[in-house]
Amino acid sequence: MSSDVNKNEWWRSAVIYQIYPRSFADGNGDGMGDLQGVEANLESLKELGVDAVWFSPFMTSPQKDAGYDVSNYKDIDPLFGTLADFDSVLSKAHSLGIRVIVDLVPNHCSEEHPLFQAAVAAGPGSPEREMFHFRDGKGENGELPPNNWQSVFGGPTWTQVPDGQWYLHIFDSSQPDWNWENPLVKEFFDGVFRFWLDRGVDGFRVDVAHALIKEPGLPDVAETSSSMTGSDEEPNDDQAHPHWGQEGVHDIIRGWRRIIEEYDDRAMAAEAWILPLSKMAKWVRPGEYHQAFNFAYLEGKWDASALHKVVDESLEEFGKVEAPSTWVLSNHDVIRHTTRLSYDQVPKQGDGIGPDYPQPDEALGLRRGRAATAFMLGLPGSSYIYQGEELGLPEHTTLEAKFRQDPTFFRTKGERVGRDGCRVPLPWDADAPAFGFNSTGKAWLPQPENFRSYARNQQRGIPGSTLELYKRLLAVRKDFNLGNGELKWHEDLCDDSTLGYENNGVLVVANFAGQVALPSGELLVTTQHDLSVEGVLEADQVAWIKL
Ligand code: TEU
Repeated sequence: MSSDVNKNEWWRSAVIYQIYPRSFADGNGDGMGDLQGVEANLESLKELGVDAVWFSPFMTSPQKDAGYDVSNYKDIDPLFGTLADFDSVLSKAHSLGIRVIVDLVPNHCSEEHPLFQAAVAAGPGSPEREMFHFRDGKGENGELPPNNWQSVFGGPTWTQVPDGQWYLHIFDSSQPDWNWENPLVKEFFDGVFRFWLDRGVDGFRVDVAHALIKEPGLPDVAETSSSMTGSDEEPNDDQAHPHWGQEGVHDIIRGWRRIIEEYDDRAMAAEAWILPLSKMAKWVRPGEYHQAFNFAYLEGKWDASALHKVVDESLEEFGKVEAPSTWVLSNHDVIRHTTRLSYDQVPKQGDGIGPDYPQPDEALGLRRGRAATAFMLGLPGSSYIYQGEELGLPEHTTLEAKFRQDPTFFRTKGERVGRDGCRVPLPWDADAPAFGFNSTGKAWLPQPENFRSYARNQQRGIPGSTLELYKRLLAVRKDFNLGNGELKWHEDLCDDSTLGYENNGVLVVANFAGQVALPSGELLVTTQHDLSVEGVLEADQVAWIKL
């Protein structure tokens, strides 16, 4: 890392907790989480020890894609509350020393956005249609989509309007893509950025940050794939994709960065499913995003050599552009890592697990999940935690079809069950209605019975619980300033079944199989609460030792 890097920049080392507002806590009892619910429980996040929270979208939305279909970027959806409620959450979070990041969705809006409605009404060739991507269809009467692009959620990326033209949507048909070649779109979003910055937010998580610009002429893709990298195979570094990772995206990012720089201490993170990491690092060059989600890390297996490799590659590639690496294991789009890591092979990202899929080994998943987190939180850089993982919460893998809400489920006629299983309302109290998510017992997705034992009140203050483990990991991480440290592998502890690295005087040892004798030193924290033989680390366990 160059000496120009300012380690005091909070986002370089921050632990950022993702709040999925629909499922965190429900203040008004209607079954849908809300801002009141968040405010009432912010102290528990302070107690956990996170530096910032990132809110998945709470802006006005018909909720066809759980809020990632925005119809008013400058207001709060009544489901979640009001702008006044948001101001109140923001000031309470700040008073607790927690920063607040909001989710911006600039690639597409909702079909109910007034500008899209105006575009549909205005007709072909109008300036209103130029805000989006409208095209005539192929075929004798324009009855075929303009090209062969596939929606991430399944089916074509094109939907026809009554006058015969088609509009582009990389996601659901309810999510028309903005035309970022049009300066009016840029101007519109500059206003959205300023709106939230002026309100006092500390930054943004920017949704599908690698889309936005489409190759002129919208040419067919060579490989039709619904994958976020544009390929079901290993992505080819040299191959340009007509709607993922176009060069023009970077000018847009630099424009936003200039706006953000007018304010103190704000940051933005890219959600860009770009692989390999050498390519993703382009999103965080000086003057662009502050950080980007490390999806190569998220997609890694619980395997010593694979982890060694992805950590090296991350530190190297992000280091080259003076950005911190980030680390992440779970979010609202993927199978929770406590469940995912119990499998050798999992469905493709976003496809989810349903009752017909082989069911997970819950205990194995939890053990590996805790270990994977303990390995991650010792690494230098910034880490993301998804709500509920501090409870060790598993994926809901038996959700019945009738409750499904993810557009993926509907667009693939149930073939891909989708992402609802990681979005289920949190359990707070084992004996309360809806496990304490609210006081009425309503829940927009039903909670499985096994959530009871994971409830926060079953873990708080209980030695060895996952919640206490997370608290301890975060506290030690802070005490030793691990976020700003430097990683050094302990090669004598690195082989096919163990890994050991040092960071700011803390030795992190991970064991993947068999047993390993721990080096001597003060045991700071371990996933293996009931160490049966002192100094021997069992399989799927991690220990942090003070050197
Ligand atoms: O996600 C990007 C994205 O599309 C994938 O993670 C996707 O969820 C998966 O590949 C589906 O199979 C962002 C949001 O995080 C996600 O929740 C939204 O649905 C999506 O953008 C569209 O806004």
